Amino acid sequence: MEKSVKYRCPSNIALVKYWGKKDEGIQIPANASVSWTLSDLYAETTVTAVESTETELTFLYDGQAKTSFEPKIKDFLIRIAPYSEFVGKHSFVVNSKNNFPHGTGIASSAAGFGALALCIADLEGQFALGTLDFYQRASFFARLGSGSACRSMYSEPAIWGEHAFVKNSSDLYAVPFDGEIHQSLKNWKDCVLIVDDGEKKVSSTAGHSLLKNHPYASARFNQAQKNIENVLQFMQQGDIDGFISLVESEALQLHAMMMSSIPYFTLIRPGTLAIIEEIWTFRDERKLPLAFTLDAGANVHLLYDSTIENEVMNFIHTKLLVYCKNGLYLCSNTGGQPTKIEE
Ligand code: 2P0
Repeated sequence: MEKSVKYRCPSNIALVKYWGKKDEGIQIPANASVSWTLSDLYAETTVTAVESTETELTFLYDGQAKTSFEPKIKDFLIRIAPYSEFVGKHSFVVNSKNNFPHGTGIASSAAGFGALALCIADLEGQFALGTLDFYQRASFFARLGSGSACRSMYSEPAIWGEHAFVKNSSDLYAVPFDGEIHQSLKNWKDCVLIVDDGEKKVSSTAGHSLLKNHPYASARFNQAQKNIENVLQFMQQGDIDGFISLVESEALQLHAMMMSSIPYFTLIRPGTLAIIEEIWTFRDERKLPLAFTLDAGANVHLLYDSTIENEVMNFIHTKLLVYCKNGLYLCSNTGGQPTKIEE
């Protein structure tokens, strides 16, 4: 018997960063993280499952065989098999594509593993579609593919990692924040300024593992746990200044951890710093609600309240485009949920 499903799953951007694992084998984060989903930057994945005594995999990127992606997805299937009888009894054809260009440093693994995990949770048929149990199961699977992927399931800010401030939070899957977000932080957007579209020098998985013997690791993990509570309170209170300084500090701490790892490395580029300086100058002059954050790469995520869209577009075009590779930047709303695509 053959069954097929298709899901669209957004990428996400962390406001408080996941950087370091307590357990690499089962992907347990060293601290909690919180993110916004990026509804307009997504993966669409179709999974076809065929009954089989062995779990075989064929991976296609937009219909074309892409064997270089197969080892990571095979590992993923091996990791989730102990939790899913269904996986052990099927072979899979996975056909995936992103709506953003390849090699732009946007978290494609978050969207890709998110979509794949949703397909498998749906095919299993264990939980009713669209229920919290269903998304938590998909999030649990996604985490085993790529940690950050587990946060791509919700329209509310998503928290992954146990934290006393967040009811029902877990190291095993992300949960949606159940507090009321202030109106002034409900409709923010993210424009990703593409500074570098090359392969990363150090993968995120390798970067995480450098936290094991990192001289500042425990201080960082404590700081992140404090920042979770603070950022969620700022978001509830509408404390924009608090939100901006916390989010920017998180981004710089993430890269400071990379620069102080042993061995050390950098992912930011001169253009990254130039854009950050421009953002600070612009905000000083105009007093507008915008902030930068960074992922594990050189690109700058410019977060802003959608009410200042015109000012931000003008700012990007007059001041920032010069630092963007091929003038490229990609914008998305924040929030939004995965969707099942009926064909
Ligand atoms: C995050 N990042 O919170 C942090 C901030 C990048 C910078 O999670 O090894 O691809 O697959 O669990 O999730 C990127 O690391 O790493 C990441 P694995 P992942 O979004």
